[in-house]
Amino acid sequence: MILTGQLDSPFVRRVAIALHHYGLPFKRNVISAYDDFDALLALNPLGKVPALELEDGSVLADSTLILDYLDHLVGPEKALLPGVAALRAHLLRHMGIAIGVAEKAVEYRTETVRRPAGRIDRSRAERIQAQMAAALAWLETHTPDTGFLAGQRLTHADIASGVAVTFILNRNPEHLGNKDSFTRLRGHAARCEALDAFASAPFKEG
Ligand SMILES: N[C@@H](CCC(=O)N[C@@H](CS)C(=O)NCC(=O)O)C(=O)O
Repeated sequence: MILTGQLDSPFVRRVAIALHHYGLPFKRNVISAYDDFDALLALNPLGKVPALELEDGSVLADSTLILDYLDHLVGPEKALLPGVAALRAHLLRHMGIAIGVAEKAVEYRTETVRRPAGRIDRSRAERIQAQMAAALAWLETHTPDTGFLAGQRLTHADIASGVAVTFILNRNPEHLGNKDSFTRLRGHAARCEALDAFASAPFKEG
């Protein structure tokens, strides 16, 4: 398998972390979603990362759909989302908010950094900020002080939250206030980053 995208994307990163956790061998195609647009369009008609090329040459796009495929590849015993309906629903809810925060954090950068000076829509940026603040507060309330979201076992919801928080801490830490705020989210992300699978796919441009 070949994973396209850089590890400063929370979406590419969550796929790379799952691949490492599952022990699935893969190669990387390190291209930028913005600087290598034509090459990316040839792989994924949406021009977005991540894209995962499978052994038969077909290409999957969208991190959540790629993870769904990988979960089926490794089977229910190893899959990072449990099959038990109530626990699964709890984790899907958490994962949806965490991935939504990552999407908003990326969108915030697009609105504030990638636009030409003078073309920034402040009201749009403020709306995104408000969405992030509400979602981060929700995540903080629903994150335990110790362990992971379903006890000691890592899940896709933990990975989603970990990569989102690390992205924000690296790109726009002001969303998380000073080090005394969002202490559960910060602690949880630190526990995630200490895992081998996270360390094997560190946040970086490349
Ligand atoms: N829902 C998608 C989001 C992927 C995404 O937004 N990727 C960004 C990079 S972080 C991208 O490729 N942006 C380029 C663009 O949208 O033009 C997923 O989970 O894979």
